[in-house]
Amino acid sequence: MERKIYLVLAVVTSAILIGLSAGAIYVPPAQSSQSALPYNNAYTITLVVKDSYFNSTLGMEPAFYVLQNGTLSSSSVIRLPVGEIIRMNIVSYDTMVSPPFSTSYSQVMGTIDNQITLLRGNTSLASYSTLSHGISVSSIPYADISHTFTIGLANETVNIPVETGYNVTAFLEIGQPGTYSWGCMCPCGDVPMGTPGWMMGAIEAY
Ligand SMILES: [Cu+2]
Repeated sequence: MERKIYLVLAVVTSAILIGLSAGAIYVPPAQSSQSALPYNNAYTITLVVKDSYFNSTLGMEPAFYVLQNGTLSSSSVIRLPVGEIIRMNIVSYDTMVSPPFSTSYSQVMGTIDNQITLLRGNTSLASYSTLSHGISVSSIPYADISHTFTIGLANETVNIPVETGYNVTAFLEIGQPGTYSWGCMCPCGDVPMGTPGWMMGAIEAY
């Protein structure tokens, strides 16, 4: 009699285990990438960081650009909608490392879940980092940071550290319309850091 009970228990247990593993197999692979990058209808903006000719004294200096219709345009005034999810992609071609003034800017701030997702980097530049591709993180190793995209909103700071050799995707939402400032918190170039359209500018939230 006892044996029978154990047998029944064993059958039930293995049925549950099979069910569980079958359920696990059932999850389509798309599901996992969707959980890393949700919000399919988000307002998308793509920023590009690359070196550009500044002037004859300084030569090449890094700058943020806005990618619009296949063209790089100035980042001096960036327009973003209020009250909807914004997907901000930052494509970085910068090979330099210039950690921020304060270690606090290695933390992701003000994005949804205080996270960013690191996407495929630009070829061999990713050798700077120990981080994997396609993962969501809440901070970047301080020594790996080349720039930050930091926005001073009315009530909070949005801080997106850019990992050298990686592209970054962040989701954020701006609550109040207004004009805010954005800037890079890394000493990546004295003059560009104070020049609109290079490493600083305005956010026009509408
Ligand atoms: Cu910078």
